Amino acid sequence: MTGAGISAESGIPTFRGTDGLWRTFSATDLATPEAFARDPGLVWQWYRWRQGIIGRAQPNAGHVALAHLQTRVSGFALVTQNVDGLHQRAGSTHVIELHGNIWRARCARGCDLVRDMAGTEPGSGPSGDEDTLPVCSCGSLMRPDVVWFGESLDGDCLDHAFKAAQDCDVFLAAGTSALVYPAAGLPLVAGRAGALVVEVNVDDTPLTPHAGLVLRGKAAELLPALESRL
Ligand code: BV8
Ligand code: ZN
Repeated sequence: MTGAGISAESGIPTFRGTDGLWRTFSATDLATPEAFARDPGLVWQWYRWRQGIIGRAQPNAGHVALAHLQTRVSGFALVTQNVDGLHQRAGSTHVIELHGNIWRARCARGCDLVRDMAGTEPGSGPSGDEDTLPVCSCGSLMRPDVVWFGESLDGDCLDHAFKAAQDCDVFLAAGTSALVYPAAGLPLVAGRAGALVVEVNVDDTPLTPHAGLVLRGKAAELLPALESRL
């Protein structure tokens, strides 16, 4: 399972500390249905800003190492909290995106329309379109196809993730602060089921005491080293 820390070395801001701030707003403020109801333009500006950064970013050696591991280890499952799509751009497939993907928009009213927004990031198209808010064919606004705080995760995604955590022999938690639930519960489920929990992080987290192996350092350095020794 990965978090924002694996994309930090690709230049993507994490959610902690100053990184987690956009203008004067904290991510946990903006990533809520209440914020969207209050000011959809502001929330879309934040997501467009992130799309701009992610669109110019490249997967790093940490993403690539996990894509390689997937081809070499049977029963490898990749669960991410990241919405940036960098795992897929590094070659990973069947990525379980617990919190959705920033390159999709869906109808805010709930009709099933989902629209691919790849290639529409700021600076990518004719000017002006990035300021208009995406509208669904039913006339409703569209919203980023991500999971906001206070919203439930997709049931299938969660089932796949919990099953993989239950069945794994090794659970690798890379670049996550292990603070946001239910994602942060996954390594604990794995540990309780007898798996070796390995934490890759530059810092301590609430998961550290539960990890059987702690690799302190940068994901883009440690994950390739780990993969090359397997
Ligand atoms: C829900 C998508 C049902 C949007 C995101 C139980 C206990 C307490 C609270 C709750 C609970 N259950 C539910 C909650 C409420 C809430 C929650 O967990 N709140 C937290 C803040 C306490 N959870 C929810 O609301 C979830 N929904 O539970 O629904 C329900 C509903 C209502 C009430 C009860 C139940 C939905 C959560 C999903 C929210 N959406 N993202 C978007 O991205 O715009 S969460 C978002 O923040 C990310 O996806 C990610 O999950 C999280 C950030 O965490 P990380 O990815 O770990 O990143 P972070 O910046 O925090 O840390 C980076 C780490 O990397 C650090 O440790 C750092 O040291 C390390 N690092 C940095 N650089 C490197 C590195 N490591 C290695 N190498 C490096 N180079
Ligand atoms: Zn609609």
